[in-house]
Amino acid sequence: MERNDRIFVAGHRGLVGSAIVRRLQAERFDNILTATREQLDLRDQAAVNYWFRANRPEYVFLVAGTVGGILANSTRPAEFIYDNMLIHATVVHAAHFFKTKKLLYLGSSCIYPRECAQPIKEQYLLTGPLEPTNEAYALAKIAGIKLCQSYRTQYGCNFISAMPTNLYGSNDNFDLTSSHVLPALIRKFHEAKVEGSRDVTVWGSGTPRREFLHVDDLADACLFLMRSYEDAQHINVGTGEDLTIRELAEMVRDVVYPAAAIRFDRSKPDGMPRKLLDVGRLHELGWRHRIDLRDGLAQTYDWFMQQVACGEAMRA
Ligand code: GFB
Repeated sequence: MERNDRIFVAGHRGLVGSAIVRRLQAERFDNILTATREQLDLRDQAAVNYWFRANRPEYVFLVAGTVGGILANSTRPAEFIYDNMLIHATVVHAAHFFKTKKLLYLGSSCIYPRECAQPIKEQYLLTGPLEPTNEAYALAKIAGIKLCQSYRTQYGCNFISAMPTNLYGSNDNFDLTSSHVLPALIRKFHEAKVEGSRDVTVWGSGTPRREFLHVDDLADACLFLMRSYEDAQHINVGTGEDLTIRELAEMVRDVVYPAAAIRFDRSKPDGMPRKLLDVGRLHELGWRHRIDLRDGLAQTYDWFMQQVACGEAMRA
């Protein structure tokens, strides 16, 4: 990728897309292409073709999609499967048709079977049933991997796929009905502190284990893979370390509101018992994460506080 290449970041307003744009800007790429949802409905093949014909992106980061945490995934499966299957298909097809040089497609660690051996190697894909709370999303994400591989096989497209673990960081979604656990806990502990209530409710049993990667590390990995990875096989992106939801809640409590007491709401789903990625292949290629979870958490809480301050300033 040269600095003046036309680089399309599909999904630039999201957690991942905004981090990739920040990273490209920091490296002084000066031809970054973006399109808002209002400007371009990525589910509409004719609109996507029109946009690709007009803009001719040479590189595409396909990080757009309908995403959310365990509650959103289990209550809105139709949106998750419909939006994501269409978005992946339209962008991959247009990238082939308009001769994009290289495309990086981003999936999710929920593509792997629920009862997967740990840590999860790339080759465990499609070896068992999926976790029911995110089956619709996972199927769309698996279809995305197969799309990239099929266009590579039939047309020789240089389309690659990366599967990141659970992500967090600046620009995350803090809405409690659709967010992932880490931003949800930041908000819950913060609001308890502000309201002066001691109890904070954490969903599920607290025993599931999760791995968390800061989105700035993911953006770094995406550029690294765009520059150096050429395989048809998807590649895991993570830290190789996980912790229980209880340990995560304690860490967020220590950063945000140390006096809080944690309560578990066992009527809420736990989801996958564990999904720790095996990141051996990525390490062999020479990439490792840099941002430690506690530091990343503190940085994300700072970002959240800036948004709270901005909201208060607007209301004043
Ligand atoms: O982050 P999360 O929603 O997604 O939940 P998944 C992770 C774990 O944290 C689950 C628990 O065991 C939740 O029950 N948890 C505790 C909470 N308190 C909360 C809370 O206040 N909010 C939320 N959201 N969770 C998603 C998939 O699974 O992960 C997607 O549904 C995607 O498909 C994404 O793969 C990365 O890790 O369970």
